[in-house]
Amino acid sequence: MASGTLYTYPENFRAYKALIAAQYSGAKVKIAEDFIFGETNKSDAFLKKFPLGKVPAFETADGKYITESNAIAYYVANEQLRGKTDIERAEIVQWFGFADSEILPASCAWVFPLLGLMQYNKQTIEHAKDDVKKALTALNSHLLTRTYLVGERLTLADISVATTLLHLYQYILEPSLRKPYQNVNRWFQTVIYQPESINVIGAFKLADKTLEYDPKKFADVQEKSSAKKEKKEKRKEQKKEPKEPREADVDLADEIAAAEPKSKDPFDTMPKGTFDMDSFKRCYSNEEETVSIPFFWKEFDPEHYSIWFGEYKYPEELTKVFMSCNLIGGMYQRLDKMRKAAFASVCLFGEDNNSTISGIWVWRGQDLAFTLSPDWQIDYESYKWEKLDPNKDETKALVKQYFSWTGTDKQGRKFNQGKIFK
Ligand SMILES: N[C@@H](CCC(=O)N[C@@H](CS)C(=O)NCC(=O)O)C(=O)O
Repeated sequence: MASGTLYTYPENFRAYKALIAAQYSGAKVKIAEDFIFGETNKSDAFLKKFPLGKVPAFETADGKYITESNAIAYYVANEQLRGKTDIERAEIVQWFGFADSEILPASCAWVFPLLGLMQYNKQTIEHAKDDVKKALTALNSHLLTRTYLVGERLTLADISVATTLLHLYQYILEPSLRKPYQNVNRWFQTVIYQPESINVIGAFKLADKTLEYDPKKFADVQEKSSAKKEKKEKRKEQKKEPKEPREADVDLADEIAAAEPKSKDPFDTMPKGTFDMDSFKRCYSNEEETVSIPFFWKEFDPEHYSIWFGEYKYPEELTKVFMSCNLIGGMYQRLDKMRKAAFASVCLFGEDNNSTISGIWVWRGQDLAFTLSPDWQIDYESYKWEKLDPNKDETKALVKQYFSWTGTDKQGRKFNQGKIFK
């Protein structure tokens, strides 16, 4: 089975293709940690492997390099997704081309100015609207008598075209604009609300209202991007400058973080302490809990890290177990950047229509970590958070229960499924 490392920035619809395909095939796709768009992909080491410096990019477990999102998705897919006959495979390639040539340029030309990523030009946008209309009309006719784009089951064609339509459905196609394309709407939602897609994208919401053009946005984005460039230059210079002798536990990354309050990783502003999160995660992944839990307590540094119990506040709204698991998976996905200095085991207790979600979280710092970044604030308010005292026996028991996926919730519902954030 395919396995390897995917280089991408978060929420990249192109990377979604491979990530969703991997959900179906079971391929092991690890997202490269610490990837910084614009930096990592411009480094010599990256360019040596991927000369165009673009993402997504994939490094197979046996050291081969693949670029182009459709090719990466193909590599990690299974036979069903790749098409079972020559004609199916040819049709899938046809839809790859359709997504990249007929939808994507028009989608970018319409969406990007509204997001402030491109200058607004009325003529270009009007042209893009026409192109989107043409593409959606063709797609709508094709889907009049079909559930999926190719054959009778979902393939890479559906994944590729649906992910390429994400921005249009997210920012542009408000109800009146999407009304003429009912077959496309039905198919899009079928693809995007499969558990395999939800695990990657989270709970996708169709546009209520088309994003409005705001001239200030473009100026803001421009300003931010030149400030970012300046910072990058500064950072380069700082690296070049001869350094003063440093205190033992302050490394270069900490210095940069200190010089740069709006660091990419809010945890970087906190002292690292002695708890080596990575080595605990490795131990947890590779060893039985009889080894990893004692290891956790031996290494845990209460001065710089804290342990929390998080309990989902609306259990009465939980229905199907798989949907609740997707809720947890979606939250993890949205907290991607928190992984570096956090770990969690969140469990679902009970069964369909009678379940609760709760978990043990460990992160750097003594306060609720979610408030450190606006990106981390989508889900946390749906949970009740309690800071646990690491010295108490109750905390030891909870850590043991949640790390080893056993026991019941407070009302006696049995452990059903768990998900690890690492
Ligand atoms: N056709 C490629 C396009 C990849 C691409 O353009 N990636 C953009 C980000 S979404 C990129 O890495 N740009 C960096 C650059 O151009 O320097 C694919 O589908 O993978």
